[in-house]
Amino acid sequence: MHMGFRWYGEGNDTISLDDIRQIPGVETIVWSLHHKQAGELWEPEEIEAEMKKITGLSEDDRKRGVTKTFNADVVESVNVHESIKTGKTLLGMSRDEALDNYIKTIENLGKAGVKVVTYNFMPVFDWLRTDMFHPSPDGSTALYYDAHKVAQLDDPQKLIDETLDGANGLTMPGWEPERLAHLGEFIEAYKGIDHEKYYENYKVFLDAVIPTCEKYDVKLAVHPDDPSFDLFGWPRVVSSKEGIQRVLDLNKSPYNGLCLCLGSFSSRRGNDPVDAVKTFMDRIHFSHVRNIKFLDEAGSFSEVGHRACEGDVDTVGIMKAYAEADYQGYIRPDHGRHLWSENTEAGRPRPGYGLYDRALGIQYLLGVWDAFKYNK
Ligand code: CS2
Ligand code: MN
Repeated sequence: MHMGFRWYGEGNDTISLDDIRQIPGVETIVWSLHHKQAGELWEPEEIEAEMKKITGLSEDDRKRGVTKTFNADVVESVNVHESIKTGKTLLGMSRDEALDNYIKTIENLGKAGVKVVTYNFMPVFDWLRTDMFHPSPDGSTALYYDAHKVAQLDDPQKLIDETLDGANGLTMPGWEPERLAHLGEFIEAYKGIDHEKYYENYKVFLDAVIPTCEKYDVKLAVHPDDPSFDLFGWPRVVSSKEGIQRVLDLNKSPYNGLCLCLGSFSSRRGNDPVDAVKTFMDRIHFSHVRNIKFLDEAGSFSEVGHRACEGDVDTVGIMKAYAEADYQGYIRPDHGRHLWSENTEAGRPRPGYGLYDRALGIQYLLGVWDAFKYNK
């Protein structure tokens, strides 16, 4: 197992590679070209420059005696253009053009040595919360989902405005203001697209992209829908065990795999994260391990610390399953709470992506992993 940490790049993250280097156990920087819009081609020079930053050491690092380096094996994410998900020309781009750029991007990443590419297949948005800095009982803040509030929201625009407000001026993947300015066009395009049609479009995507993944040895890894149920009447299809199985069956290549995010998957009541790890082990190329706590019958939840007893996700059972299978893929903590100075005006990180709770989470996950590995 390789432990990773998501980094948004120089000038686009409140955390530096130097900070991350000092967290024991981190081998992999999970990265992306965050200035790229969905559908855009990633050029070899841009890829190479970013990977060099991640895997290299600066003159200053060397002078200070730093020798620890990272690998840049995992990209999260290469976002999928809405024209691929709907099968329609959107924002001036046809499905074929978007597929072509996706395929070439995979080829460029593979040639540069990238092993896993994560993406999601959610309509319009990436993950969705109603509150980015919700107060927790211990005085920290965390991402929060109020099911009542969402049930009363008829206009997704309100949520977009609030989410972008909470982003603190930092980019949020899946919430690009340039793209969401076209919400009206998306709403039109999704009319009449039900789950069946969405699976059909999904298959077109996989069948187009997977041969290139096989050729360049890049594993494709879909992130479950977050939260894992339909929103605003749009279809979500990576939300349950059955849904995931169906996606894996759409194209049976082992290169069509999962970035199994257990926090996202567990947001749907009845989903069993430990069972999902065991069931899909062979197709899990990457995994996010984190915890959430349900707060009411409607399904509102708060994100909590990674320890199993803090919430409703059995993080011990999950790490035990990975350890017992001697899992060879990548794992990262996902969102963390915001702690200590991160709750001051000056110290606010990107929502969910502060330093401290993710660093604590890693130590917990590695502790559980080690306990089961050594006791096998
Ligand atoms: C991530 C997702 O922050 C998060 O919740 O786990 O944004 C994830 O990167 C994407 O859905 C993958 O495309
Ligand atoms: Mn995740």
